[in-house]
Order: sequence, then C-alpha cells, then structure tokens
Amino acid sequence: MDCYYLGFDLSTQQLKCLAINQDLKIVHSETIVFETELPQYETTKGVYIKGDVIECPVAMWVESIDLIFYKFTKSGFDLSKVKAISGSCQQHGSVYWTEAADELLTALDPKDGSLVEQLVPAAFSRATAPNWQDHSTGKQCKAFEEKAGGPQGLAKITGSRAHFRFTGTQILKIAEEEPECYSNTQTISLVSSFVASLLSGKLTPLEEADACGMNLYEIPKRDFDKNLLALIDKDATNIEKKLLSPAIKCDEPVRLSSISSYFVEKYGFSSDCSIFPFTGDNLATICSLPLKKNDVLVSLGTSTTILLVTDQYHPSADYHLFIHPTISSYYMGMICYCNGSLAREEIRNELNGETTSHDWTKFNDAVSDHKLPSDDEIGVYFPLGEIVPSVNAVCKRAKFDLETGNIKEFVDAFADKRHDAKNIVESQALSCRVRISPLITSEVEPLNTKNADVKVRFDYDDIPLKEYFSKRPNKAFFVGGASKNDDIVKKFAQVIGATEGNYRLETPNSCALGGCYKAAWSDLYYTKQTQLRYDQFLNEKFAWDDLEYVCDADNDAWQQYNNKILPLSQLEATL
Ligand code: ADP
Ligand code: XUL
Repeated sequence: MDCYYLGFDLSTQQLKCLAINQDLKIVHSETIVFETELPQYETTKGVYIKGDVIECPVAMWVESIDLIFYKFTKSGFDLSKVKAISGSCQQHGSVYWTEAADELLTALDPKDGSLVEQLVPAAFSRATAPNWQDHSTGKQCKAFEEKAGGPQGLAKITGSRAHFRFTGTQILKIAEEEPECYSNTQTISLVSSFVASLLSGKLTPLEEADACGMNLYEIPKRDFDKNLLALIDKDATNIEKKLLSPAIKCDEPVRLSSISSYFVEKYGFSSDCSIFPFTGDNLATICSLPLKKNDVLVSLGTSTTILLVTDQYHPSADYHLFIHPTISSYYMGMICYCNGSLAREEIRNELNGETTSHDWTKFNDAVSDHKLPSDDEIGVYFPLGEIVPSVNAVCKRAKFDLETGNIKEFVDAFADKRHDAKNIVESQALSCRVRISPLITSEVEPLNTKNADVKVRFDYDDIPLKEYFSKRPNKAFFVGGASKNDDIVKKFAQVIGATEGNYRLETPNSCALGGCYKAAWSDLYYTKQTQLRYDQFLNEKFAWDDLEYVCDADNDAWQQYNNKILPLSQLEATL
C-alpha cells in the first residue's frame, strides 16, 4: 500500500510542505506565501520591521498550518496515507506560550473553530516571535560573552559566540524589557518545537540540534548551561522549566506523539500518523543530501555559506557548530561569509567596463587562465565588512616570496584587473579551505616541506602549516546562484580539494526535503524496519542521478595552493 511522509519548511517568507513516497520521490507540494496569501497580518515579506527589531506574527504561522492542509485536501491528496511528519523552520525565533496553552492544545477540536480561533490570543503570552534578522540585542550579547569569558569562551560552551539573533539573547531582552510578558510565559518554544507542538496537540521540548542556535546549550555536556540560564533568570530552574528541559536528543529518532485528533478529524489524517521532532532550516539542508563525515556543502548565493559534517568539536568564535540532527556524535559546522557573489560581481563589472551586463565571460576567462602570472599574488576583497575573518570593509593585495611564503610588499593593484578576478575566487575558496581544515579528520601523513612547522594563524587557530597539507573533504556539493558558473565552481573545487569529487545541484526544496527524509527514516527506524544510520539510509535510497557530477579532484592544483596559505594568514593579520 502507498504511504507518504510530509516535510515542512517554515521559512521567513513562506510555509512549504512537501510529500514524498517510500522511494523518497516528491509526490506533492503546497506553499503559503505569507505576504500575499495572509495579507491581513500586514507583514513585509513575512516580518514586521521597526528599526533594529524584526518580528513575525505567531497567529499568521498558526493560520498557515490550517491553510496548507486545506490546500492538500482541496487538491485531492489523501492525507490518510501519511505515515509520519517532520520538518524544518527558520532558526533562532522563539514563541511564548501561556499557562493555558497545553490544555488548549489538547482540547483542539474542529467543531470549535480554526486553530487561530481556538489558540489566539489565549495560548500565547506574546503575539510576535523575534525573527533571525533582528539586530536589537547588542547589550544582551555583551552580557552573554562577559559571562563566558569572551567570544571564544562562549563558542567553546555553546558552539557560537553571542549573536543578535540567537535565542538566549532574545529571551534575555524580553525578560529585561517585558517582565510581565516573561512572567506570564509558562513555556518557550523555538519555531521548530512550536510547529511540532501544534501538530502533536501538546507542548513538546526543543530539539537539541536547533537548540544549539540559542547560546544556551552546552554542547560538550549536551545540556542547558546553568550559568548562562542564570543570566536570564536568577532562578535558573525557572527558565529551565520554561524551556521544557531536557531537550530531545538527536542520537536516535524520538517519536513525539501521534498527530493531534484535530487534524485527524478535520483533514482525514490517520490517528497513528507520527510526529517526529522538527529542526532548523540549515540543519535540515544537510539532511537533504547523503552527507557523510568530512563532506561539505558550499552555497554560493549572495553570501557564501559552508555546511560541513564533522565529528570534531572544534569551536570558533568565527563560525557555528551545531549537534547533527540525525547522526549521533556528529556535528554540523556552519561558516557564513558576507562577501560572496556581490564582491565577485564588482570585479566582473570592472572587467566588463560597465555595470549593466551580467556577462561573466571575461571574468571566467581570467579565473581559468593557467598562464596568468599570479602564483605569487594574494588578495582579499571585502567590499562589505566580513564575518570570517571578523574585519571591516577592506580590499588589500600583496606579493609574496614563493620560496618562504612571506609577504614581500603590498600593492595597490596587480598587473591588470584579470588578476583580481582570479585572485578573488582563489582567496575566497582558500579561506573556506583553511577554516574547514580543523573540522576534517585525515589519515594522510602531512607533507613535510621546508616551512611545514611554521605556526599559521587563522582566527583563533594557531597551528603548524603542515596540518593544512593533509586535510581534504571527501565530497563537495555546490549549490546557489553562482554554482551555475563552471569556472567559479571548478576553481573552488581545485582549492578545496574534495577527494571523492564535486557535485552540483539545484535546491529549491532542500529544507522541506530534509524534513521529509528525516520523517521517513525516523519512522522506519522507530518501527524497526531499518537499522541503518541516517547517512547510510539516504546513501542507499538517494537518487544520485539528480545530481550533476562536475569534476574529479585536481591533486596537483590542490597542492599548488599550499603555497598561498601562509601569505593569506599574513595578509589577514594586517587587516
Ligand atoms: P540568494 O543567496 O539570495 O538566495 P542566489 O543563490 O540566487 O541568491 O545567488 C545569487 C547570486 O548568484 C547573484 O548575486 C549572482 O552574482 C550569482 N550568480 C548567478 N548566476 C551566476 C553566474 N552564471 N556566474 C556567477 N555568479 C552568478
Ligand atoms: C542561521 C540563520 C538563518 C535562518 C534563516 O543561523 O539565522 O539561516 O535560519 O531561516
């Protein structure tokens, strides 16, 4: 008999829900665009913006759940065949529930009206949820880092330094500025556990991979950090209760509940359809591909984002580590760069001599020009302030000694603009290579070259150069707008050096699809129909033909870039 699995994606601008079958093929998809389909909430692209404060109306999300199932049934999709549901949500947002919430959720009944009619306002102590784009928690970020002995101290505990959007700083701000709301709040959900709670018809704890986006979860101990909780509430047990601690562990699938009878009666779900924990959108993205340890996803969108599966807990204030949502003792590294496509576009425009053409031909010719004499050149191109390394907007070029790797001189320009095209792509890719290196495990003996023992510094890492000579990812997957560009992708592939090859894919659905796969695997594992680990399961079932194989590793080229690591670190030290 046919059966289906649903995967949600509650992102900033829309709610999406995909259905897959047992072969993991997409069979149906529905979307609700918040701004246009729920105009009564008067959001701009899903949010309210008041200066630094960016929030989302919780009622709009509640209403969108009813609406999306209505669309499924209207299209004739048979929801009674859905075995299990999971999904992903925008990270860091938080939903504030009242004391009445749990009872209201349990009592949900379609005869009494819609979800909104039964839950709003009584179930919520705050009408809005802070959104990840919020920038209003500078004071609270300081308090978090002071408590933990600085940015790197906080990163060691929670996987990240303090960030405006991270939920702990957001909750602290609400506790400080809206004490009445804070005390009227019995339970705080992340967006992921909020949707899981609605579907379960009861309040469900946080999922621990997504909980790593709070600056509150002590990753090495796998528990909330009492010291940091005490920043929010002198009585840490109070906030611990509000967070429904302990969080749900990701070691193996935990079935939260059957779907609420509300959805059974209203939309015809089977009463034993299972709800499994939802996770964050970036975490779901890694679940959408059969990523194994040391595999990397390179997203070449407006900004560049790297997601890496690792078993190394090597935190840095300049990137993020999260617990892996589906594989025990693994982590996901996430590195976000500000200067990606836009910085490359500036150089493309200079080469084209105009700003209106989007033609990459001249830029690409330069990037792939082996004869271009740029072996002793290094440059960083940050027209916007950069996150990794953490510096203000700056553009700097240098020439270095090919023998020693030491910088000889800084220059205002290279021989011509074509050098900038090649150097920007190389240095962007090299920055990715050196930052993922400490997260990669390798059995290969590092090369012992002349200066192999020189200590090289990137951000908080001060390690011998040779450590960078043996660390290569297995597979690399390229996504995002610029991944269409062969020359850019091939240059990234050469520099990053994935030993098992480089793939490209289009990912319009990756977060929701990650949710579908997680639902399917969780259900099969929970019902003992598979014992395979998540990555093994997906590796077996995955439609590899849907991916485009771009190129093999180019070992000689990869080794060539060993020469540019020391000069890049020296250049960064001067910014
Ligand atoms: P977002 O990150 O906002 O979702 P996309 O993933 O769509 O954006 O990426 C947009 C970027 O992709 C643009 O800024 C553009 O520079 C880049 N891009 C699109 N096509 C190409 C191409 N053929 N070559 C290089 N860059 C490209
Ligand atoms: C990740 C982050 C964003 C949101 C977007 O830290 O803030 O990617 O998850 O939905």
